Amino acid sequence: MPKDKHSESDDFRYKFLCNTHVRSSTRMTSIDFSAMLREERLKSRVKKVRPIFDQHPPLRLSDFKLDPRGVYYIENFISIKEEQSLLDEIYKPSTKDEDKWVTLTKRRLKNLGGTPHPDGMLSCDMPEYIKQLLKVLSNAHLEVKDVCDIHDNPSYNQILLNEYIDGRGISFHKDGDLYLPVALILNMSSPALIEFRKTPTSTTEFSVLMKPKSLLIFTDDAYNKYYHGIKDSDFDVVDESCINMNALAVGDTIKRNNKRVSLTIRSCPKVLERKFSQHHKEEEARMRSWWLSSISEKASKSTEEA
Ligand SMILES: O=C(O)CCC(=O)C(=O)O
Repeated sequence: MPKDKHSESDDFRYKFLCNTHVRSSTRMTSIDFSAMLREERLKSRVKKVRPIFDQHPPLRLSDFKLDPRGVYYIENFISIKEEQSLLDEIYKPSTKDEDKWVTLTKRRLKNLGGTPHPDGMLSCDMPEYIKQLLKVLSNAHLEVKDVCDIHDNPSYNQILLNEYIDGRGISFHKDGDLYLPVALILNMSSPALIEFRKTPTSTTEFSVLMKPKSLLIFTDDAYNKYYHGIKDSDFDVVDESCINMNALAVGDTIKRNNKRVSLTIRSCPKVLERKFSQHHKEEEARMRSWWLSSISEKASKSTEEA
């Protein structure tokens, strides 16, 4: 027989009291039990996502080095079928808080894994498709620590899902020190040329043509010393700065598709414990608004996926 709301909440409260062993009676008064219960319910309702990815073999990152400034590029990191299944999952309607689209002036994004903040990242549960992707990355054994100045391979816990339409790009920016100095970009649906510059307005020092299904990894100087950005344009023109020309030649034009989707995968080393109190809710809102104002374009509105 299904439990009614009240008894479920009581059960949960009892379980919580037993588990925490009443750490602090003063703090207990401000615990938001309904928020905890909501979170537990959502977790138990996790929809099964069929496997998106096939078995990926281990790779040696040094085989994919494009440039000594810390740039690696893996073409066809995922297959067409994997790309399509991943996009299908990305666009599945969701009502979860952590799965909200935020509309900025030049792109829409979903902030997955947590809200980065100088005090530490407030983590939240990740969608199943991201967990599967992280597993693929882990199986690929990309030994980032061997190629840059970090002690351990990052545990990737912060993912930005970006959607650009009509040839929009992203302003020149650095990802900054909230993260370990390594960023991975999984590029989908359209090619785009990502450019690296010493300052946001100086000439481009080097650029990478990101093809759909490819994974760009940048670390070291490319992460720390260069700004990266993508121009607003319906097409990209290859010039001498391009470090992965392969069969292309200077002057070649590559058309972008109407929509491009990317996943920027990073690691926040400092993660804050999630608590369930009114105070924490306010802190979360404060951190979120700090984060929104810190990203390159101004947030215009926040929308929930229909
Ligand atoms: O969408 C892209 O490929 C670039 C994303 C990016 O630069 C970022 O998320 O910081």
